[in-house]
Amino acid sequence: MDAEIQGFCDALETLDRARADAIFDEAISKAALEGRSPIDVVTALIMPALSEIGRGWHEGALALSQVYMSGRICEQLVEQVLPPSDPDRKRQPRSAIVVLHDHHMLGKRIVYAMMRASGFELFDYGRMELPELVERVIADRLRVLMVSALMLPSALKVRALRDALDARGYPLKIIVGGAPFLMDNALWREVGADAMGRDAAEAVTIITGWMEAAR
Ligand code: B12
Repeated sequence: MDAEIQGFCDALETLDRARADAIFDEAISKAALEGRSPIDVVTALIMPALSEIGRGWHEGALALSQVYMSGRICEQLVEQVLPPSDPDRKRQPRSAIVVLHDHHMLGKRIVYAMMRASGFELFDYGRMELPELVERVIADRLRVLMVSALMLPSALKVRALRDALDARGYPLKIIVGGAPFLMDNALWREVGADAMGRDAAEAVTIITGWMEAAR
């Protein structure tokens, strides 16, 4: 593993907030000099570090409290560098983002911020269960729904979402993302999604591509 990621993991696992801050700040400064954005640092440092910590917990090397605190620290770091909204909003399909069923919120927050910073206006539905989500989608006349699912049971609920919308005759483009889809490349098709994004930047690319195709 990259020494910077390893150092960041060590700082998170030992709850050394000052060291985590220092490594993150240094990565942000370095990225700025190289013309990369803070979101690139989130993708290149925070995501792999949290994945590694999740793996450590899975293998029994780390306690859930370490995973939890690492997630909290990273949430706060990400909050500091999220890009401001772009006032020059783009014409676009009515869209929303939601965390379906589970409680992993960080990925959604990053994708939402990235979309807004790229000029998209979208609803943030927060965390929802299926029946409520179906009603909200229809009431808001959505054309695109972005679903963040970090646990396999949540990812599988996208299938039920698609079936419920089909039963109501409601056409909706669904983009999914999160750990289960990263672990299994075929899962997004199996659950009836229209696309899968590996990170926040891909979310922007996918919707932009759909808008261009519809012109
Ligand atoms: C931090 C963390 C937690 C924290 C969450 C804190 C918070 N407020 O979010 C806490 C400790 C609370 C937690 C709890 C649990 N967790 Co947890 N957790 C993680 C961990 C380590 C990192 C997740 C994270 O925040 N990553 C950083 C963010 C930035 O990355 P991301 O979410 O992947 O998002 C990026 C991309 O995926 C993508 N993306 C995400 N969503 C979307 C959506 C769209 C539309 C697009 C285009 C892109 C996109 O873009 C994002 C930014 O680039 C993962 C490990 C992993 N590999 O993901 C496990 C993991 C997700 N957790 C797991 C589990 C099992 C649990 C628990 C059940 C543990 C337990 N036994 O209690 C609970 C369940 C809680 C619940 N009911 O939801 C499992 C899920 C396994 C599975 N396949 O079902 C994982 C994969 C760990 C593992 N390897 O086993 N967890």
